[in-house]
Amino acid sequence: MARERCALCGVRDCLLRQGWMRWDEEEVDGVIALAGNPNTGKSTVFNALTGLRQHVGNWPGKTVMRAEGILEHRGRRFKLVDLPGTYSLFSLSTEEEIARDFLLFGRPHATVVVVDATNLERNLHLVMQILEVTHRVVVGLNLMDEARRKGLQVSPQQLERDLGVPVVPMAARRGEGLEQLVETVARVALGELIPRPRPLPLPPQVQRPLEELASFLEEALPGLPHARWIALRLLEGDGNMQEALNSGALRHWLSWLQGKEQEVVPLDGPDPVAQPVLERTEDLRRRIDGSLHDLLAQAIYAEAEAIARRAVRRRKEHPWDWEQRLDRILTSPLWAFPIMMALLMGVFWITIKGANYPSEMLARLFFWGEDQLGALFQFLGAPWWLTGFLVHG
Ligand SMILES: Nc1nc2c(ncn2[C@@H]2O[C@H](COP(=O)(O)OP(=O)(O)O)[C@@H](O)[C@H]2O)c(=O)[nH]1
Ligand SMILES: [Mg+2]
Repeated sequence: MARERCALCGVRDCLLRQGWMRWDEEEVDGVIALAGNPNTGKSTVFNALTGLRQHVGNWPGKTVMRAEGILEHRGRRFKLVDLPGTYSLFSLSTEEEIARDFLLFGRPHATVVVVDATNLERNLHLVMQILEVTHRVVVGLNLMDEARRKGLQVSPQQLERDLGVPVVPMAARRGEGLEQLVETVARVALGELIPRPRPLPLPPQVQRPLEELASFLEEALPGLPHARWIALRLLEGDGNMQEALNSGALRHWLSWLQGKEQEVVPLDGPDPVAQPVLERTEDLRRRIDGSLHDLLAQAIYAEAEAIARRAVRRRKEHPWDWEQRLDRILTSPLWAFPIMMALLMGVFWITIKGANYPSEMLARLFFWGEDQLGALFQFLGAPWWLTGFLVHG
């Protein structure tokens, strides 16, 4: 399906035909995407907010489930789209591609990123990647009940200051925080609240080429949204993005956004802007020392660690501390092997040597019992053959 030419515009991989913008046909006041790592409570939030007003199907051309539902709030209707759970937006897995493409081309009016408060640092990696694509983000800080149980104090205020986007603490399974989440995300979707995320600090050797390519793209395709993200993908050598540029899908999408879809002329060859943009990309990529992917990942990891350190406090003398400490020792590179060997030796000793003690004790117990029973039978004056049969066996 993805490779077919669109009958209307002639563009291959036509994003409109693929159904990315299908929501536009329906009467809603806005589209809200729901993103997050797997198992953070995304579906719990989705079900609580949409109730039975759900529609389940597949993503266009993919076998990944797509769930959509209607969320009503203060007389407004929003479409809520549950994205596949992912840890990142960078890899080539189908789920990540879907989440990434929807955030880019579906252009939701707001995105809720559901994060696991008990595992903040890892969850922040995805938050920061999403903030590179869109600013209209609300963080749903979920599993706060679980965090409390584990002795973790997670500060939504601190997180909000560091990220620059609204953060709503929640315990979705109990329904806590959902009302505030809806209120906040509706305001973002309607443009009443404008999040201003703090830019991810990038090393200069990445920052400069990125900015240069982004402005080159904006000149080549005036009005192109997400130019920075698209530039990043191109610099990373993302084949899908190159193809979208080459085939004219990107230009077509832009025309559609600008309401000029009718003016699109079917292309015979590659889009004329593709060649200069790709050449410039090659040029700039040579200026980056090392792998852009690694440099970017390092920047994200460092920032996530710093933010999580400021936002999370661990209460002392809590069982969770012991659990953590034990876990750290058992899985440490230094101790894991000796501990495993010691455990194995222990098991050997028990099977070979240690088992003698209980069996000896049992034998002693039986002989003692036999003597006692014998004495009892004698006392009762039982005949010798009955005692022999019942006691001595
Ligand atoms: N303790 C607790 N559990 C939750 C909360 N939200 C979701 N869960 C549970 O976490 C598990 C994963 O939730 P689910 O909504 O399927 O996560 P998804 O993979 O992100 O869609 C389920 O067992 C939920 O009941 C919460 O706020 N607190
Ligand atoms: Mg789910």
